[in-house]
Amino acid sequence: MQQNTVHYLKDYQAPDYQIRQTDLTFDIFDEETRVSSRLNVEPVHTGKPLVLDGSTELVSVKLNGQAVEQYGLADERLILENVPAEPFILEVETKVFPDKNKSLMGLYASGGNLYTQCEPEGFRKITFYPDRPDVMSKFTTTIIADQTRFPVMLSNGNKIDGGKLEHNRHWVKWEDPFNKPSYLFALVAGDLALTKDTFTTMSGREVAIEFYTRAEDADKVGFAVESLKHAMRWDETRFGLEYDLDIYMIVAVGDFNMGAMENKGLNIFNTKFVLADSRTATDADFDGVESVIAHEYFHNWTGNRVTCRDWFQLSLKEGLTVFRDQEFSADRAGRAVRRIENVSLLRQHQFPEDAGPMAHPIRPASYVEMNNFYTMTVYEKGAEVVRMYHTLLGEAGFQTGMKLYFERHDGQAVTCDDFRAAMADANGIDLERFELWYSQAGTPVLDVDACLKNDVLSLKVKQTVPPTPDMAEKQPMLMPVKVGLLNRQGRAVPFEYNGKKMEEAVLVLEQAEQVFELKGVKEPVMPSLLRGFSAPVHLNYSYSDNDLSLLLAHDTDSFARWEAGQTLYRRAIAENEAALAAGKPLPQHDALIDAVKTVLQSDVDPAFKAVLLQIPAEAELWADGENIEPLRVHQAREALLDKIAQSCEAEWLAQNELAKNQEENSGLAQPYEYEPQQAAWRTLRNACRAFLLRANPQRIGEVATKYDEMAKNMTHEWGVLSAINHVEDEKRNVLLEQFAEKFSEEALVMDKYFMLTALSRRSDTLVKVKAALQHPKFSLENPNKARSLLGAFSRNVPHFHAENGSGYEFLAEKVMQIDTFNPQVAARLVQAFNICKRLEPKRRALMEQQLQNIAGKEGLSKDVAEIVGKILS
Ligand code: B3K
Ligand code: ZN
Repeated sequence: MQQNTVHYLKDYQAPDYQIRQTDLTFDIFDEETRVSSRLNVEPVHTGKPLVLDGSTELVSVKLNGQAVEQYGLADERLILENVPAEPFILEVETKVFPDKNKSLMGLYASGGNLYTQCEPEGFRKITFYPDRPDVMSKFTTTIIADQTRFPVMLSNGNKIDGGKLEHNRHWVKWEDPFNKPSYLFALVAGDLALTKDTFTTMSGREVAIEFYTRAEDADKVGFAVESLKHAMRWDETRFGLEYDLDIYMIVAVGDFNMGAMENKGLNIFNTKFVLADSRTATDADFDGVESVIAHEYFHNWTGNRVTCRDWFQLSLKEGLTVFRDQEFSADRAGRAVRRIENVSLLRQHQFPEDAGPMAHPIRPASYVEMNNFYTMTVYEKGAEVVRMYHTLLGEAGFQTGMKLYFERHDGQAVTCDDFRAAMADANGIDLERFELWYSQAGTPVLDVDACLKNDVLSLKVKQTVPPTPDMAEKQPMLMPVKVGLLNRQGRAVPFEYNGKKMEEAVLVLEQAEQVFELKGVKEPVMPSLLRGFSAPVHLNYSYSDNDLSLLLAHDTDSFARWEAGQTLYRRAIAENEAALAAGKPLPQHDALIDAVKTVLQSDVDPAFKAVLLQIPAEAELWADGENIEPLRVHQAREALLDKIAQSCEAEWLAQNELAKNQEENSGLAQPYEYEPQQAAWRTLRNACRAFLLRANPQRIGEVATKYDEMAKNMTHEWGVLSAINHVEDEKRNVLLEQFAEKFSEEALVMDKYFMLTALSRRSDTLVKVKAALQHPKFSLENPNKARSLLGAFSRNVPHFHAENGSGYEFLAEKVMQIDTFNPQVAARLVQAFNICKRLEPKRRALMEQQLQNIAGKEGLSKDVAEIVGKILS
């Protein structure tokens, strides 16, 4: 394996040069684009060489108008020695080849149009520049191209000039009045349809809203436009933050490495998070659009106006912005269920990351390839850390902290410590110990004991932070633990804490072991712990199954109710696993079945009911286990699902009928606009469908005859197809192929078809997945397609973990193939192997063999090399 440079946080040095002004010109031709940059360079520390990052073809360099002949050019750097000590002008000319760029970083072509992606280090693929976030500059961008092929030419800021040229060419000039680092630069050129709207800000300024899509997609942007306006209003009302430019543009592109990008004034989005109508998008897709649109918009303040000093601080903008988009979604609709969804995502994806070879704190101490650190830890655990400030300080205290943060740092590139200092100083409290969340990886474990004596309930909390590959010894962290008390009838019991009477307390844990005394407790109680999931930890408390049923039925905190149910499910699956291992008959789970029936018959909100009926996924169940037998865990989980399906068949039928009536009575128009309450009934209906098909796979006959009637919108189509997707019956194939036929021209729906193909538990799945690679609508070069088929396959437990190693071999081969043109996508996919060392020996060996193959591959990217190296070490 090649040696790749490791970058360390501790080595950070402030830049030797700042760029006051950056003027770019893009001259676009059929085969190549010529980029000229004119930089006003200001020495900060004199006598140092000027080092510019760049990995593109250099044409010429001029300093104060004179050609520079002597320079160093190596390791993706241009080095100029002996530059003036006074400000000077540097002109650099480069050539780029967007058609050949399949990495989708820098300037690239998609469907004949040109797009950029610069975060974190893509700008250097365009020109030579100090490509680091602490170098902030004002930019102008001039674009010149053929006016027939490229009628639309966009960049950051406001359009200030333009005109026609000879040979059917035209030009425009954009100016961004705000200082920004190179990673926020963007350019789009091509033939695109425009959808316009406006937004009036709280101070009465009118902002032009412009969405650009392919012409045939223009009828699917309405929901995204509305989402943007909601987000703009919400940021004004909840955070007091107003938009700052006169125009906000969003461009949708089908070839994109991630969800979207917050470039100043010109966001570029994966079509998946812009285009939505009820025929082609599920309710979950609508939710995704709303939250990603909001997330990118919120970055305008948390990310763009105040940015990161260096990439180690990524969570400064990402954790905070995820927290903000979570709060936006919660304020829009269904706070309780949103919170549960956040936690569920964290447990399924971030907890395993924190327990695996890639474990890193939300502020990593080192990296080889920064793209590998856009992780669930930096984003989702980062958001949990921000949420803990909020829980500790309350909304008012948190907002005072935000205000001080902007007062101090608007227009600057800062660190996570600056954020913490603003929160601490604004509230006059000490948050020194809270720093550990930024430097210690691993999910802390809390072991809690309760003891009631003389009307005092003593809660003893012990915390341990597990060792991770990057750090063995850890210190106890500071965290809020929200608690309440329930009596034996499930009613809330008030208590006295810190001299005040209350029904819920936020205990502040900061030591390895701490005892909290809740006084005035005059009857036997059961604690309700970690309400709202107030800290991202594992919590152990020896509840009896009865206690859990009581919490599930009565807790006033909806997270705690849900959590009680989750614990019951986890216990039942563990019991199944033990029985399977011992070759014994499976337990009956009578108490759990009763609890499920009670939930099904209760009249709780349908969205909440649907999450109560969700069983933890395998990835969550084996998060930090050892010697994992993936198929046994899978079978144990499947057996529980079967049991619930069969034992409650009558209840599922009744519930399905009720949900159907509710949805239809709520005035369902065809086609409809997404609406949370209707969506909740549909979610519940799809859950019923899945259980009913499981209880009796023969129901596929009814589905086949009534498909059109059942599947009137994508949420139902997806629900129906997901439910029949595992049935070993030719009807399933017929229905799936009909679906592909019907939507063959809808790229985002074809992604769903490939995903269904890859997620099926049917025995022929690998054969079908391999065949899908040749499907005329499939392309390995399109990240959405690669993720839909291969990413989904790697989550298909019985097939990916097939005993003969065929699943591992297949994925490894595809990772190596994709790595030759798109390392970022390859590096995501290869993380399916993160679980390697936790597997039972046979599978571990099979996986290791594939990892060795990848590691030994000639020309392997540093992206994949970093991940594979960590897994194997
Ligand atoms: N900031 C971008 C992510 C860039 C990822 C680069 N691999 C989108 C976001 O988090 O909003
Ligand atoms: Zn973000």
